[in-house]
Amino acid sequence: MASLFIINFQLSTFFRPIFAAQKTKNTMSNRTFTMIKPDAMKNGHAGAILDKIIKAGFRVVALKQTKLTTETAGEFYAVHSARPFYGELVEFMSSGVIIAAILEKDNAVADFRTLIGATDPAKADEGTIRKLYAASVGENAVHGSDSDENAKIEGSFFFSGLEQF
Ligand code: RTP
Ligand code: MG
Repeated sequence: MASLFIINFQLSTFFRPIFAAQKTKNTMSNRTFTMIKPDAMKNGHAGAILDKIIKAGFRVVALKQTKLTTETAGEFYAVHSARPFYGELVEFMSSGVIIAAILEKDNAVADFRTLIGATDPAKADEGTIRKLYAASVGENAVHGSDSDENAKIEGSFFFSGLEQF
């Protein structure tokens, strides 16, 4: 009986770090997805925007420069397909290269939306990325996911599991 207790105790001691690691992994899955849009890329703001993101405490999980086609931009923003600005949005998002990235931080989705500011840069708070680097509601420098669920969908639109660290 005593030896059974010891084996049990030793097993739980052995597995504790594994359970702890799983817990850490769960609490670290607080991710968002972003794109630096074609206007900010063309205007040479990508470096300053990435610097601001990293200084705000976001860790880069994945990052690439790429270019959307009208088809892939249309698919990415399909949720807006019934909106009057959809055609303009698809045309703009496929008009030049973008940088896509998955970012990690506590409260990532909400904190990133705070960092980028309102959709319309004229309404964005001082110091936000859109206030600093965007010219209009249509061409507003950056994208930020609006929920944990969409962050996962959008991140895997651009990156395979092998590209996320
Ligand atoms: P995003 O998805 O790009 O992070 O922007 P958001 O959540 O702040 O805004 P959302 O309502 O999701 O709109 C997506 C993008 O569509 C363009 N838009 N144009 N002309 C217009 O009235 C208008 N409204 C939205 C913007 O590029 C916006 O970011
Ligand atoms: Mg949105």
